Amino acid sequence: MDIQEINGMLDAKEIRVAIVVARFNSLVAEQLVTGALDCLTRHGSAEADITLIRVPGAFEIPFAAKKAAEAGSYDAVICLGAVIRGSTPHFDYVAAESAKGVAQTSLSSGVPVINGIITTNDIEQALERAGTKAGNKGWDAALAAIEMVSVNRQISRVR
Ligand code: INI
Repeated sequence: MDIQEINGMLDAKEIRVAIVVARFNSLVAEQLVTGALDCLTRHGSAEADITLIRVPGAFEIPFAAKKAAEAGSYDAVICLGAVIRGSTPHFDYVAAESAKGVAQTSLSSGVPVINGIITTNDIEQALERAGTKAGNKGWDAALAAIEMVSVNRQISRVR
């Protein structure tokens, strides 16, 4: 009996991706988009296979992600945004609901929906995760999307 093992490949050719990004805290969020696009194109994505969907804030991300995931036009949806505690008293609410919505969307749609919404205590921590000291979480989210598309395709093929 041969064990079958599935590992995601990191080839983004022939992958159609929707990126849903919040405009709120756009200084940070746009850097996450830059990181995600850099990762996708350097792994072989054609620009024509990438759709950027902008929404007002992280709270609105799950709605757009769900519409995109259920449209049947994308192999993965990448969600990007920055929820920063200092910005609002309803930080906890926005952070929790957006993360929950992204997870639910992935499970209900059967399409990998990747959570690249960063939640931090302050703007400095957010900038650290958007292309400075702590890397770029948009880049990381895009890499996870590429890997999960491959995993998803392989699982669907295993008998
Ligand atoms: N949206 C964010 O994306 N990040 C935040 O830090 C944030 N804060 O802190 O308020 C935020 N709020 C807006 C929210 O996502 C909705 O757009 C708004 O509540 C309208 O539904």
